[in-house]
Amino acid sequence: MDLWFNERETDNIRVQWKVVRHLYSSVSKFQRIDVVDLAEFGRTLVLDGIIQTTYTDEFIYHEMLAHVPLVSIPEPRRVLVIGGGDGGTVRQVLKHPVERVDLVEIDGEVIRVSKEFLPRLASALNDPRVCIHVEDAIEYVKSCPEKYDCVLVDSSDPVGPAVGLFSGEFFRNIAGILSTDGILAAQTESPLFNKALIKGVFTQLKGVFPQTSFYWCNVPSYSIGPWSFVLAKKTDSPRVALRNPEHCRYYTEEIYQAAFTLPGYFKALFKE
Ligand code: SPD
Repeated sequence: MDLWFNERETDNIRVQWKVVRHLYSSVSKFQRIDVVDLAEFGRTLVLDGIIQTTYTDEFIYHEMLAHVPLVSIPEPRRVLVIGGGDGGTVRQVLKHPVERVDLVEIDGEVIRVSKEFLPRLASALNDPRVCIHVEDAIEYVKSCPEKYDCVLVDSSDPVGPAVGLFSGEFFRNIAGILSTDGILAAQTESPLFNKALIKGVFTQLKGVFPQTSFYWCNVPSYSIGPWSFVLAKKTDSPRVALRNPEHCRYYTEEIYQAAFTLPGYFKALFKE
């Protein structure tokens, strides 16, 4: 018998994925958590019915979220990852000579399940440089006494517990915990289907950070392709890739340059 997972992308779009095996299902305090093996995409983490990460294309998203900001500043030593309980972003961060990575994930069950079912990503969370905080990042950034060189927001879609991770207050609090040359990168959803969110993030950030730019790549398992990120710096220095991380499958220096070249429909969002 064929088993298909029907994923809601928007009110009007659903995508079907062929399930080879349904490995795990539970409901945590925050969300429903599923792990499936999808045909072609392999091991996949699904939260509240939405794909978060697949073994086949996770490297595209995680490399772009982590390396683009990390190569843009001279010596990132202390990094904060918000969300990202699957460990995929932390795994990329650890390719840099960082001293410490704090991971703030609201749902400890996501971490536990990822360690059990997605060890290729989540084993990074066992690295001695990683310190895990199971708490609400919105509260963490309000009262955190630390300063970070880089903050990465690896959130789920802006529904439920993730809504506040796209707000002006949240971004202002992040600015407060970044070092003078610090940098922020956040995933900002599909430039085709989440235009209002991207415009909102742009408006919020430009009031806080002198340099804000968007970049993008294609993540086939997210909303059928184009996916966006925002990069924001506290200083208005030129945006350059200062070094090349090793062992990447998607990220290259050329990709760094190209990713900031936005298609016309995406650029138009900042003129409307
Ligand atoms: N549409 C799903 C977007 C999810 C983005 N973050 C996923 C977290 C993976 N580490």
